[in-house]
Amino acid sequence: MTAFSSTPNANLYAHLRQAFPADLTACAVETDAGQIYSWADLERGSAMLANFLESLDLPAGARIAVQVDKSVEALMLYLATLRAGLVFLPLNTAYQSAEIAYFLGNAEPDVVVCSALHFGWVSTLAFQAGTRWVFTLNDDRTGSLLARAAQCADQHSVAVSQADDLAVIIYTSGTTGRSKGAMLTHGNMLSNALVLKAAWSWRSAAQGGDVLLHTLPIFHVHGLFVAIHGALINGSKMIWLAKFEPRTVLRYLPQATVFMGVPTLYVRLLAEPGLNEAVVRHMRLFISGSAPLLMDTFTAWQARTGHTILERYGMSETIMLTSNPYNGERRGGTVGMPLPSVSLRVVDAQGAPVPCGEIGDIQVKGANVFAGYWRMPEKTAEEFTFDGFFKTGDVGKQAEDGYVTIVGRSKDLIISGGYNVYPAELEGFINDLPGVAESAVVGVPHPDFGEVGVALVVPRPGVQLDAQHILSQLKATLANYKVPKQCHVVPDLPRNTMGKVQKNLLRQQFAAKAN
Ligand code: MLC
Ligand code: AMP
Repeated sequence: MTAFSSTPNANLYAHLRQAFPADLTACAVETDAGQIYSWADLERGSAMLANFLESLDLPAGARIAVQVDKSVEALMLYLATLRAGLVFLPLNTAYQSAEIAYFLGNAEPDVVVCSALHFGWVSTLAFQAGTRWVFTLNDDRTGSLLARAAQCADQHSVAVSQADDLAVIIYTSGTTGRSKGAMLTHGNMLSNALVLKAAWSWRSAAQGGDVLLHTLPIFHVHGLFVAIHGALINGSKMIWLAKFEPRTVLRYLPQATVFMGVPTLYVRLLAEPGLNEAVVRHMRLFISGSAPLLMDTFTAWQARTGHTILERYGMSETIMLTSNPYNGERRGGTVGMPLPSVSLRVVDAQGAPVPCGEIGDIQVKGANVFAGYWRMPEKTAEEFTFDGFFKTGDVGKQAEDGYVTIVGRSKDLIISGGYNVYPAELEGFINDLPGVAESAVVGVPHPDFGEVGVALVVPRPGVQLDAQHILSQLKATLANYKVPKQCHVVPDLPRNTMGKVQKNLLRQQFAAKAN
């Protein structure tokens, strides 16, 4: 149970709504297409959508799977799902049919919302998975969710939720096997949102107010929770870009005070000659996370803008775990200190805490830590220690003054431009291609994405493989950010005496070739 179980309604939307400004006619979201949405629009739009979802008479805990482009209406659908007490399941817009088939089969959503472009194949897969309703968000030819919600009342009483009630399932990691759905509760998200509001000194309207420049996708923890909850629970306006585009960001920065990005966004902004102190004069805070921020980027940003980026660290399973201080030293190369309410320890292979400054596995505990993996009790049990700490799979150290540095990962994972790519998933796919004996996918440094995948493929005896053809087959099947940037056909893979592929050697060997 979390600290919020005693509040009358732990529904996250109820708490976000309380933070809306008194003047509901004020602008809540301004888009790069010139649209203005007031706080009343968010309240009414989400109420109508919640009423429509409730009219479907869904069972308790029903999942609403959503694969749509970023829009304010998509945000309203998220808020509506929360306020109806249903479970939101966001899906990356890059996922293709094989990936979607897995998520729908695993999560068994009652409702699927998708783009008009994909309606045909998504609805086929959804009905196969037992889904009762498939809608587009706003394409009237197929009877969209918004058109139906427009017939519903614009008043809605927020469902009463317990802190432990499931609010969101976010699919993550497939280091061994398939993706797992991390189950996040209303209590997880509310506790983290409140902790971050204080940690980053969000400014109330009375203090001049904050304006968040929102440029990230809204199907991951960073764009959906850290950014959106951060703004809403502070009653702050968002400037909403449909997609990150550096020049558009520069255009809007003078009107904003807070910006959040994965390191690639900072690298791309630094490549713009128009980035200078004048453009960021009005800014209060730049936050980076989801992947390691290189020291070069950290110092270049300081030199160009006069601002010190605040780096923080989190995961889908835990939302935010650590942060550099808002007031105090923002130490480059570190992810700062555990947030209040987060217990963090660094342990050795036997699970015993290591002394300060020594490297080990990072484990965490707190009100923000998820409720487990959807329908995977064994996997959940494996990832928690006997005393309730979650094993993050990240390797790091903690200094005496509390600052945490992440030095690597025990999980086989590539983080490319802030997206997680699992070598095991790619290797499984490549190994099934005709003529392939085996393969290995490794991550190598990349100036833009931080890290990118390189595939090494061994042909069966007597078979000639074409590396480009392998890449095009991957591209035709998997989300494009997962596709390795290079593929090499090699005679064999280096193995240690235990027969395990020595990925470290491959990383060294192919590092220089990938750029
Ligand atoms: C796009 N591509 C990528 C990629 N993004 N390849 C590898 N890694 C990526 N992240 C592909 C494209 O499909 C394209 O392939 C080619 O690379 C060039 O694409 P682009 O035009 O440069 O990409 P763009 O559309 O501009 O997207 C780049 C990006 C995007 C950085 C804006 O990747 C992005 O929004 N990343 C943020 C991810 C995020 O929000 N992560 C938070 C996770 S939450 P082709 O073949 O078509 O040329 C989390 C927890 C926490 O981790 O702590 O926050
Ligand atoms: P995800 O599963 O997409 O939530 O990714 C979570 C992973 O991203 C973490 O386990 C870390 O490996 C990584 N990560 C997040 N923030 C940082 C950061 N600031 N520095 C290094 N790695 C990070």
